[in-house]
Amino acid sequence: MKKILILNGSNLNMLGLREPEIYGTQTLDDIKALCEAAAAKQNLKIDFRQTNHEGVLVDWIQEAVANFDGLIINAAAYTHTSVAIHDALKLLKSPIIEVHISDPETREKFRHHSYITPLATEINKGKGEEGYRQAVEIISKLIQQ
Ligand code: CA2
Repeated sequence: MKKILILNGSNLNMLGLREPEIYGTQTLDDIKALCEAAAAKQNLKIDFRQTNHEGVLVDWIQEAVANFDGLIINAAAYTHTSVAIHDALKLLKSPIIEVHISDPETREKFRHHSYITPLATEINKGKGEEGYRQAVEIISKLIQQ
């Protein structure tokens, strides 16, 4: 069975608790359940994680190099700032799907640049939690075709 790592960055543990007008009312646990259901349909195993720490994301991406068949990542604010995450993603040979709940390009200018995008196989943004479900389907097609 193919294994997918799903990584979530800073403050995403607050989903559903603040700013519902931007990020909706679902919690990260709800999104995890959505991803698990989507993965089960595709016969995929997922490992869903969140951290507020940039270096931890780097460690987890490095772990994915040898241990996972694909990566789905919402690096949250680190999307717009992290050369370290960009460099770590360069190590991956497997598909990378960049996910955002909102569409950062329609928001403040400082959210318009992504250090993830140049390394992403596909980008799925602005679709709320549904974007995660779609990302699981997209990565399934990419690694199981
Ligand atoms: O739209 C997305 O998924 C983002 O990656 C979310 C990040 C933001 O910095 C990116 O520009 C776009 C922020 C996540 C913060 O999540 C919160 C959720 C509820 C309350 C407060 C923060």
